[in-house]
Amino acid sequence: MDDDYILTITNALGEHRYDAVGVTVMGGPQVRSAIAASMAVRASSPRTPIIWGGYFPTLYTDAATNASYVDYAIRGTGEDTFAALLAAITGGAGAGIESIAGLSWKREGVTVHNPDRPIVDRRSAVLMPYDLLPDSKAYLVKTFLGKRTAAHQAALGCRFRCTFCGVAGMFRGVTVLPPAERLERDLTWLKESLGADSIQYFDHNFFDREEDMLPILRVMAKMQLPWWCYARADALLNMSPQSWALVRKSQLRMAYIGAESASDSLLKNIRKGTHVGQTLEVADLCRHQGVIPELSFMVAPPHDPEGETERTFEFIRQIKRVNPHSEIIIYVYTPLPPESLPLNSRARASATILRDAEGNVLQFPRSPEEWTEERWVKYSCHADAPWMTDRLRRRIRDFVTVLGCRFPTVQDVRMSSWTRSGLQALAAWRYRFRRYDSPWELDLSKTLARMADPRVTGI
Ligand code: B12
Ligand code: SF4
Repeated sequence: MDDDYILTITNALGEHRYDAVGVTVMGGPQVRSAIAASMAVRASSPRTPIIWGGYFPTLYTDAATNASYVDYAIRGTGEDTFAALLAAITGGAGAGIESIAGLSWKREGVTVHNPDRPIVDRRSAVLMPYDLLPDSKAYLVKTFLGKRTAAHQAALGCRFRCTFCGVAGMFRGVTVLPPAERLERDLTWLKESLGADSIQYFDHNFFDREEDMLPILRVMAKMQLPWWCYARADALLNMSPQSWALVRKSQLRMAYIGAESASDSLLKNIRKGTHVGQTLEVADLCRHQGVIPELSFMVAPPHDPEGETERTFEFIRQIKRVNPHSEIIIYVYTPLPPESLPLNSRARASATILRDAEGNVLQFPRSPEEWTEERWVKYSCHADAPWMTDRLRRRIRDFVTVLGCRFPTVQDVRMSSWTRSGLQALAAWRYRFRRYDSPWELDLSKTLARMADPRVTGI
């Protein structure tokens, strides 16, 4: 929204006095801008405390507090911790800081981690004052769901603890659903006051226990705003016909489902709690229910990168035969460092020693700057891993290109039907005969067609 945010920050600090500055930091490319913003604050107003919150300081707390420009790191949900910290900061020199759950801070240069804070939904009971934003309509975007798609988060967290997932580290196996009245109030405002015609749900995992979901689905069936969400295969498969009728009425267009792997042993190892057969079943179920499954996979795991990758490619072909409309997202498996995981998953993760392609033991970064090195940004974005060879990188890139051209995503609203058919025709023989290697003509066509990549952009 603001291309010149460093100038905005320095101007603001020059004009007013602030008790503290808070920065939301997510792993990946955003770390770089968080560093720049924090350094600008430190340079313009050296005594203003800087607080980092969000996925990065929650999962990589020590790396965050190792930076001189981070005074406090808030782990997990932030509402209560932030309020308590501000009270402590403004109430006198560090009063009560030791007792604030969910906070990491520095005592004479040494980081102190206070105990975790239990997860509770502390979101405001009253409607958020969206109209305080200078231009709230600017947040609506054109997507395949509609002309004015809004983003909304209904439930918080996820009751599962998959060992590769940042949500498990953040919420430690807890889900909090919104009261149906609150959801209805929020959706009504988004639809009628802001003009949204569709919704992308940012819920970490949308479908929870069926009996708890029914009131929520009834609200959505009433609102009739086409929607997209994250979901699990088992939750969708276990839903009754009554709930599916509500889902159809509510116009669910696409569900992003973590299929993760074509191997049951890997699914067990990452504590996913689903099995490969359920991925095929859910692809079939979605076809009958008129929902597009967006299935995400993690290839190249450290123990058998090439074998698992090839098995996943074959499995994806099988899915496409069951439901050709399935969208496929391919990421590289990049496990979190053991210390980022909930306590009960750490021992197993620590027992697995990760090595790079040369056999050296992998050291995770120890500062925000190190996390901005290109190889670690790619690691955070599940785009590359140190144990991969160039051959495997090429193989994955080539397969993704052939698959993406053979089945162009419906999420790319700028692509004309003519371009779509052209790409499909061009890629057909390669896909059919598994000739994925060096698809130069598809690379060129993709560039000319300026194809979008949902892995990077979201919908
Ligand atoms: C929106 C979103 C995106 C958008 C970002 C848009 C943007 N311009 O910011 C897009 C689509 C671009 C995106 C991309 C990616 N994303 Co994303 N994304 C999300 C999503 C849906 C919401 C994140 C968000 O902004 N929430 C709003 C903030 C305010 O909420 P919050 O973090 O929960 O905040 C609470 C606490 O963290 C804390 N807090 C946060 N900030 C602060 C600040 C202060 C001062 C304090 C005190 C407290 C505090 O308090 C808040 C309230 O309790 C989450 C899933 C989710 N629902 O969280 C995934 C999620 C964060 N993304 C994820 C990933 C992996 C990515 C990508 C790496 C994917 C990829 N392979 O490229 C990229 C990297 C992007 C990047 N640039 O760094 C993962 C992160 C996992 C991890 N290990 O870190 C998540 C959890 C999804 C998932 N399950 O995989 N993403
Ligand atoms: S991968 Fe999905 S199901 Fe597993 S912990 Fe993360 S959000 Fe929950």
